[in-house]
Amino acid sequence: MQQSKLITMDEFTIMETRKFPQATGELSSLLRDIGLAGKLVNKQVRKAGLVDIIGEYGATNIQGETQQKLDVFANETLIGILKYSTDCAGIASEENDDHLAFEDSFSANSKYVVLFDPLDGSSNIDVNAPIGTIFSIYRRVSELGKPCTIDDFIQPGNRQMAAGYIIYGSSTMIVYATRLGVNGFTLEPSIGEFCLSHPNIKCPENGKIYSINQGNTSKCSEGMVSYLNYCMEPNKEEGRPFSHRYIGSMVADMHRTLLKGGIFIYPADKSSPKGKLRLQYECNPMAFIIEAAGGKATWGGGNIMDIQPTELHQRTPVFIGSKNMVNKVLEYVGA
Ligand code: P6P
Repeated sequence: MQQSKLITMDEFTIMETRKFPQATGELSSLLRDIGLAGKLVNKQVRKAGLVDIIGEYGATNIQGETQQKLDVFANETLIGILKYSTDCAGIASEENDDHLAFEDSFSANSKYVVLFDPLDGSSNIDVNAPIGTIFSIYRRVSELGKPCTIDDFIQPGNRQMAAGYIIYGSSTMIVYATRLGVNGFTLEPSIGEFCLSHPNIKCPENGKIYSINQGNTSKCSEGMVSYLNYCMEPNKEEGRPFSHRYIGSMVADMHRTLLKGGIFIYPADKSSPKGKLRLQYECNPMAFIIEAAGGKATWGGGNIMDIQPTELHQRTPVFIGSKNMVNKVLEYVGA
């Protein structure tokens, strides 16, 4: 798409808001706040090799995972920005045991809450592989004027108002979806702005890439093993054998899947009977994005976004990507 001028994310969100006279601009303002947090995290990620910010923080999070210093920085940056936003009543984070209600009167009267994985794939930080921030925005269900409650954070994914990710890769991009569609913005460092680079993203209905940690095959179900064999069998009509790509960073694997088509899978297995990836701040936001782009996301027995969460950090199996590839894997693993 040849654009006459750079359109910044701020300009774009304002243009989107103007399409709806009744829109208050609060959601757009919240997206801009998250974009600011992404720029601040990006600054640290880009120099991680040069300052004492790589390496372990010496603590572990609720997941029992060793926290990397950049994890902590990203988490604190997002909390700090959203706490002083005019549109966020509170947050939930992979790095925090419980949700955090912002107590000031402005926040208590805000109608949105944000969930995030502040730095997904952080085990890749030390090897300079792509990492990312994943976020999900809901309209709160608790009473305005009072602190938000856990009920605001365990809504099903089909109640999301917006979702997105920031990928710190060969370039830094923010991709977010609303019900209007999916758009991608690339950070232009010389002006410090995210600029529209991928308008109206659509996930191809078919793909030739399957993305899974194949090292776990021995722990997978028979149906999953059969599907992996299907991916590896030659079949010119179906374009097989497919290519296998797995970065081990969900944001990076999902960004490729969104743009080029394919399927990303983290199934339940003997080690992770409920799957490994988290529902509320990894799978649901990615499901919202991929389905807004025409793809599909299932846990194997139904739509990811129809799951009624029972706890903040619960996990789910995930099969997500090109619609026809997800339908095919369901023939093998569908509950
Ligand atoms: P495994 C990173 O730790 C993460 O949460 C996702 O970003 C990634 O897709 C997955 O775990 C990788 O898990 O078990 O293959 O190392």
